[in-house]
Amino acid sequence: MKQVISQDINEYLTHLGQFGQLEAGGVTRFVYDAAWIAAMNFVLQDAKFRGMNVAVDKYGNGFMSYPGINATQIVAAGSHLDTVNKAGIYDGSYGMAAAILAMSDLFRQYGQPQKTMTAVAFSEEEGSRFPVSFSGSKHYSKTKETDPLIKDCNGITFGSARHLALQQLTTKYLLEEQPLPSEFFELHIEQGPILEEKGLQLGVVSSICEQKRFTVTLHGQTNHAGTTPQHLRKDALKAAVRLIYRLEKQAQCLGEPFVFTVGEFVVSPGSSNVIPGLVRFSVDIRHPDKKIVDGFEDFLRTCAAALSAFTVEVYKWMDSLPAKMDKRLVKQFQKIITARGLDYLNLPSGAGHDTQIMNLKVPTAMLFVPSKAGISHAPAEFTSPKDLALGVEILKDQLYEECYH
Ligand code: HGY
Ligand code: MN
Ligand code: MN
Repeated sequence: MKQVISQDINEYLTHLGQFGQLEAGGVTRFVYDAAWIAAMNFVLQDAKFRGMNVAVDKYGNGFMSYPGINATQIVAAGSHLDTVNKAGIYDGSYGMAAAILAMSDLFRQYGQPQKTMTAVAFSEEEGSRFPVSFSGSKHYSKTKETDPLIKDCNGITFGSARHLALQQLTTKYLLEEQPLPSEFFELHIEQGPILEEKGLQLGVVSSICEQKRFTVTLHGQTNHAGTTPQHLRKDALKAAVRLIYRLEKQAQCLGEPFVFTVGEFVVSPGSSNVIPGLVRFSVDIRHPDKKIVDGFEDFLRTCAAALSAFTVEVYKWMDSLPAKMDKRLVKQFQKIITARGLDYLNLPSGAGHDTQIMNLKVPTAMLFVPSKAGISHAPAEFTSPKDLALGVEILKDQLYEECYH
C-alpha cells in the first residue's frame, strides 16, 4: 500500500468508503466483519506511516497517538468505524479521519506536543449488527462491558466475532488496553437539516439527547390462512400493528422533538397463506429530557402487557443518558470559530454519539458540519469537501490549544 493515503479529508474518506462499498451505492461495515477488519487495518497502517504509535484494545478499538512530553496527559478525539446497513461514507468515519489528519498536521507543523494526542477509531457505535451500541466507547471509558454471548441475526456471538477480528489485527498491531484521556472531542456530520437551512458551516453541540432502543417480540399462533376463522386467530402481525399504532399516537401527542422509530420488522414464518405466529420489531425513542423518554417506555410496557392474548417480550438493549458538553471546551470552540471571522450555531444533537459515553467520565465537546438535505444513514449522505476541511481546521485549532501549551 502506498505511504500516507492523503492529507485531504475528502480523499481519505473516499478511500475509506471502499471498505464495505455496495454495488448499488453506499457502505455496509458491521463491527468485526471482513470490511470492518480491512478498514481498521487501513486506518492503523496509514497512521503508522504518519509516525503515530498504534494499538488496538481487546474490543478492537483503534488508537493512534503522538506521545506528548507529559505522555500520561492524553487528549483524545475520534469517532466510530462501523456503519448502519447501507450507510453513507461520513457518519463516524469523518470524526475518526478528522482526528488523524488534524493531529498529523499539527505534529508536522509543531513537532512533539506537550500532551499526548490520541486519535480513536471506535469499534462499534451503531448497534447495527449486535443488540448493543457504543460497545467500543463503553469499554474504553470503562463504563460497561458487553455480554460476549449476545448474537447477531446469523447466530454469531459478539465474543466469537470479536475474537476472530482481534486474531487478525493483533498479528500486525500491539494489543494494549488504553488509559482514560483527560478530555475527548468528536467531529461529526450533523445528520440533520438545520445547519444547511441556516446557511452555516459549523455547529457547536450543546447536548446529546437521551436515547433508548428495544426489541419487541410478539408470540401468537402460526396457523392456516384459509381454514382459521378470524375469531380463533392469534395473529402476531396484526397485534404488532395495533401496538405500533398506539405508540405512534402517543408520540404524536408528545410532539417534537420527541422521535419514535420502528426500523426493523421481522415476520415469521413469512408466507402469504400463513397467519404470522411471531413478529419481532425494534423501537428507537429519543428526547433531550430523560423524563419524557422514561414515560414513553412505561407507556410501551403498559400497551404490551395489555395484549393479554399474546406473549409479548420488551427487551431494552440500549439506554444512553443525555449528555451536556463541557462549558470550557464549548467556549473554546466558539472562540476559535469567531477568531476566524466565521459564524456557528449552538445546537443539541438528536443523534447519539460515542461522546455521550465518554462524557460519563471526562469533559467532552462536539463540532458538527452540515449534511446535504439533512440526509444520513443512507447512501445519499453527503457533506461538501469544503465543509469537511473546515471542520478539520477548527479541530486542529482546538487540539493546538489543548495539547501544545
Ligand atoms: O442512531 C444514532 O443516533 C447514531 O447514528 N448511532
Ligand atoms: Mn449513525
Ligand atoms: Mn455516528
